[in-house]
Amino acid sequence: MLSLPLPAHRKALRRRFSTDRYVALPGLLSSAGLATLATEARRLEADGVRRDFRMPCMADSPRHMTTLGGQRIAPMSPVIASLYEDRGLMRLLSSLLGEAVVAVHDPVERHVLNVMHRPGDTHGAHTDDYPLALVLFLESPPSPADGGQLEFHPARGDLAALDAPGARRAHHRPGDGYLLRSDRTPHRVTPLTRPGVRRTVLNFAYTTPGRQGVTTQSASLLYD
Ligand SMILES: O=C(O)CCC(=O)C(=O)O
Ligand SMILES: [Fe+2]
Repeated sequence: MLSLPLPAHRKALRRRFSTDRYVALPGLLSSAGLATLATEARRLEADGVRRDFRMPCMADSPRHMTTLGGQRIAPMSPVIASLYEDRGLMRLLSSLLGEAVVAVHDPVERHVLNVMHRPGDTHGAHTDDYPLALVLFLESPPSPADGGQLEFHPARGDLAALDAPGARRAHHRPGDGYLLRSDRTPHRVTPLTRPGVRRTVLNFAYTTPGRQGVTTQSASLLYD
C-alpha cells in the first residue's frame, strides 16, 4: 500500500519538517495502494455530504466540498482504518516529528475524506485540532493553475499570514502525501478553477501521547 521513504533519507526529511512545518512525501502510496484507495474513495464518496458554508471559528473562511468523517469511514472501509494504524507508517511519522506519535482517539477526526469536485471548491483557512496531518492524494488537478494547491505559512500561526509574505504553495500528484504541523500552521486549499478537475484526499490526523480531545467546533461542523 505504501512506499515509505528509506531510513537513510529520514534525517533530511525530519530536518525539513522541523524547519518548514511541512514536508512533501512524493509517491508515498505505491501504485497498487493508490489504486486500492482511489476505489475505496469512490465508493465512500457516494455517502459523502456536500458542504457549503463559512466556518465561524476560523474567521468565516469558506468550505465548499464533499466530506465524509472518520466515524462513517471506519465501518465501511477496513482498509483505510487499518492503514491509519499501520506500524511502519506511524514509525515514519515519529521519526519525522522527532517524538512519539499516536493515533487520535476521536473517531470523527482520525481519518477523513475531502473531495473537491466543482469549480470554486475550496477548503478555507484554518488550523487543525491535532498536531499532525498526513494528507494522501487520490486525485489531484493536473496543473497548479487548476487550483487545489496547499497554501501554508511556515513561520506564523495566524490565519491572516496566508496573505502575507512568506506564505507558500505546494502542488501534489495522485499517490503523493505530505505531512504538516497542522495545529500551529495556518493552511488552506486554493479554489478549483475549472470544470472537470477533481481533488480527493484522505487526511489522517495524529497526535502525541497525552494530547487527545478537540479544541474547536470545526470538525463537528465539517464531518458530523
Ligand atoms: O486537503 C488538504 O490538503 C488539507 C486538508 C485539511 O487541511 C484538513 O482536512 O484539515
Ligand atoms: Fe487542516
